[in-house]
Amino acid sequence: ADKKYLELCQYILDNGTKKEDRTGTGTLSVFGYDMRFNLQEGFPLLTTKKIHLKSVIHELLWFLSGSTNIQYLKENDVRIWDSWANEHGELGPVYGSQWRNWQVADTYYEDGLDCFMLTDETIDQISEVIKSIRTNPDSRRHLVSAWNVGEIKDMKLPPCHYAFQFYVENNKLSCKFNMRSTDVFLGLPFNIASYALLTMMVAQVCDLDLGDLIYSGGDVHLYLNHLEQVRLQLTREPRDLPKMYLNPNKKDIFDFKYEDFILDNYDPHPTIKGVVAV
Ligand code: THF
Repeated sequence: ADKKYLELCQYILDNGTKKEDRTGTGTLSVFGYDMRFNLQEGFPLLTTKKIHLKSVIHELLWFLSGSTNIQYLKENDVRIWDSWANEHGELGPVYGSQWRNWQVADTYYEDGLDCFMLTDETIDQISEVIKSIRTNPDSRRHLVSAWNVGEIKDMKLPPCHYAFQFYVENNKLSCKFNMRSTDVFLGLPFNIASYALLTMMVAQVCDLDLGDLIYSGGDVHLYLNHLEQVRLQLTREPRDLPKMYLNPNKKDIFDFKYEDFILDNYDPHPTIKGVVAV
C-alpha cells in the first residue's frame, strides 16, 4: 500500500499544477488517478507514517449508525470532523444520513403534470446493498451514493467520497470507492483504511472472501502546506503491512463495536503532523 501511495505523491510533485482552492491554502493538483490494493496481501494501513486507526474505526461506525452529529465522535475523542460542525455539532445530511436514510421523493400525477413530493419514506442503502450482494451477487448495481443532489445545499461539506460499488467474483468481494476531491496527505490514508474496513465487514456478513479495494480519484491534490511532510515521508522505507482481525461472531453489519477490530503487527514510522485545510 505504501509503495502505491508514495508513487501517487511523487506523481503529483512531478506533474501537479498549482491550483487555488476553496480553503485558500493552494494545492498541487492532478485530475484522475486510480489505485488498486489486494486486501489478501494485508490491511492497507500506511507504515511510512503512523495512522491513527482509532479515528478511522469510530468514524466508520458513526457513518454506519446513520448519525450526522459529531457527539459520538467527541465522546470517543475523535476530532477529525470538529472543524465543519455547527454549534450544535450538526453537519447536515452528510454520509450517515445518505447511507442509512436516503430521503425518497415520489412522483404523482396531477392535472396531467408530473409532480414530485418528499415522503416520510427513506432508503437504508447499506441494508439494501448487503441484501443485493447476498441474493444477487452478480448484480452490477451494488452501489451506495452519498451524492444527493437535492440536499447538497444543506450539507456542511458535500461528500468527498461520494459513491462506492461492490463486486463479487469467485466468492471474493471487491469494492471501488470514488472521490471527487482527495486530500492526499491527511485524508487519503484514512479513506483507504476506512473502505478496507467496510469491505472486510461486508465480506464477513455476506460470507465472502476478500478481493481488491480500488480507489478512484477526481481532483487529487497535495496542499501546499503539506509538501515538506510528503518529501520527508518519501524518504522512508515501507514496512510489512499489518493484519486486521474482525470479531468473527458478528454477522450483522450494524452490530460491530470498536472492540471488534484488532490490528496486529503494525510497526509504522513516526507520525508526521500536518494542518487540515477547512
Ligand atoms: N477536508 C480536508 N481538507 N481534508 C480531508 O482529509 C477531509 N476529509 C474529511 C472531511 N473534510 C476534509 C475529514 N477527515 C484528519 C484526517 C481526516 C479528516 C480530517 C482530518 C487529520 O487531521 N488527521 C491527522 C490527525 C488524526 C487524528 O488525530 O486522529 C493525521 O495526522 O492523520 C477526508 O475525508
